[in-house]
Amino acid sequence: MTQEPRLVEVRKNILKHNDVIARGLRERFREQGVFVVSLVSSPGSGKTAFLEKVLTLLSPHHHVAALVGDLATENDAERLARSGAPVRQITTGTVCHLEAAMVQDALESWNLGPLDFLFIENVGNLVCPSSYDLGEALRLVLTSVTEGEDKPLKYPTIFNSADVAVVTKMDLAHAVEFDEATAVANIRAVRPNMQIFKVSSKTGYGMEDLLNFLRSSRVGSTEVVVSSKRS
Ligand SMILES: Nc1nc2c(ncn2[C@@H]2O[C@H](COP(=O)(O)OP(=O)(O)OP(=O)(O)O)[C@@H](O)[C@H]2O)c(=O)[nH]1
Ligand SMILES: [Mg+2]
Repeated sequence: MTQEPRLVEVRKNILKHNDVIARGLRERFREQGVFVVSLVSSPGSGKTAFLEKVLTLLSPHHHVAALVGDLATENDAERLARSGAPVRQITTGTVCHLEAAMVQDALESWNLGPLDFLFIENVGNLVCPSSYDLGEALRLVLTSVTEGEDKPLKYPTIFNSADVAVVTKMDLAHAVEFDEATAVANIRAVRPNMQIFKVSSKTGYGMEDLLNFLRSSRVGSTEVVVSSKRS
């Protein structure tokens, strides 16, 4: 009988451990009626710019908060905190993704009860984050027009691990000769029927559609708790 290499075994155990914590987080989020949305993308695709816009637009009507992961710096947390929403930075050191345990630690002593939405910005990376469940209800994969249309074909796993794709920086589409039809075809080649939104955080293009989608996804997933929060 062939033996599995030890590295594969260790990796399996890490992922199993992560899944157990993620399951606990998901249960906690569900019980507390907070709709958790995570964002994954390559570095610089516009996750923080997008979240700055989302937090600012949602906060007059909803209780929103964010966690943001980076290897180093508190820069993104500082940017997001300008929206007025509570924000915590997770610095991972050398780790190229967030893990459920990091999210759990960052949420310690945080009363999630009043929250409607919690957003989690993952470390900018198109590979590592795909394997780690964070207990989120919805995972968005962002891809910017400046990255080229072929990224879904080259990095299929991250598109497969996400629920919805968001094409960002649409205000730059013309300047970089972005081929929208090819980009959409490439996403759907990897993930047939994947829902795709096109946005610009700079101009606000497409944001209203996306916010409506987030609001309706939240209501669909937490109907009972949402109504009890409102009563
Ligand atoms: N023109 C334009 N620029 C954008 C848009 N969104 C983001 N940017 C710019 O793209 C750069 C990277 O944006 P960030 O929001 O920091 O990207 P990120 O994905 O959070 O980056 P990391 O956290 O480092 O992975 C910044 O210079 C932003 O100003 C957009 O919609 N239009
Ligand atoms: Mg960022």
